Amino acid sequence: MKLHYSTASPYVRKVMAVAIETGQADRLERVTRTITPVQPDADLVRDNPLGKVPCLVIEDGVALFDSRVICEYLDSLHDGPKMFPPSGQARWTALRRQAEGDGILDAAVLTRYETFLRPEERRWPEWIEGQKQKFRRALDGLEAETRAFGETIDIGTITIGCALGYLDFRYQDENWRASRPRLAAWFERFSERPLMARSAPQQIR
Ligand SMILES: N[C@@H](CCC(=O)N[C@@H](CS)C(=O)NCC(=O)O)C(=O)O
Repeated sequence: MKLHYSTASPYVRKVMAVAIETGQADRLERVTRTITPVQPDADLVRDNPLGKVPCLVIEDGVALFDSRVICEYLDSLHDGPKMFPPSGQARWTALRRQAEGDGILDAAVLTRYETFLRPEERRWPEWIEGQKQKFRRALDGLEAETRAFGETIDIGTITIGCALGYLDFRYQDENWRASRPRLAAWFERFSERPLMARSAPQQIR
C-alpha cells in the first residue's frame, strides 16, 4: 500500500504508530511529499483532492484519507488487540480522546502555517492566540484525565501522544509540561514504546 508521507506530519505519525503497533509497518510503501497548502504536490492531489497527508492508496487503487479513516482501515486488517475498541464505553472514550488530540493538532498545525508560512505583515495575532488557547485548554483537560489512561494503547492515547510529540517538535517555547506534571510523566513512559520511538518526527522544514 502506498502512503503519501511526511516525516514531520503528526497525522502521518498517527498512521505509522498504528501500523507499528499492529505489526503492519512493512506493508506501507512511504512516498515522501513536500507539504505546503499554497503549492500542493501534484501527485498527492491526484489521490487526495484536499492535498493533505496522510493519504493511503490501497490495493485496488482506492485512496483513503484522512488519518482517522486510514487508522481505522489498518485496524481492520489485523487480528491482534484493536486500536479502535469495537463497542461500548471504551469505544466512545477512545474516539473522544482521538478528537481531542486531533483538535490540539488542528490548532497547532494551523498556527504553525500562520506563523511560519504566512508573510509577517499579513499575520493576525489575536487569531494565533485564540488557536493556542484551544490547545492549552485541551491540555489542561487531559492533565485532569491522565490517571484514567493507565497503560491503554488505542487510537485515543496514540493521538494524544502524537499531539504532545508535535508540541515538543514545533512549540518548545510553550513549555506545556510546567503546569501538567501527570500528563508529562505519562508521555515520558508512552514515548518509550516502539510505536512512538519508531515514528518520531525528523526536522525537515
Ligand atoms: N484531518 C487531517 C489533517 C491532515 C493535515 O492537515 N495534514 C497536513 C500535514 S501535517 C497537510 O497535509 N497540510 C497541507 C495542507 O493543508 O494543504 C488528518 O487527520 O489526516
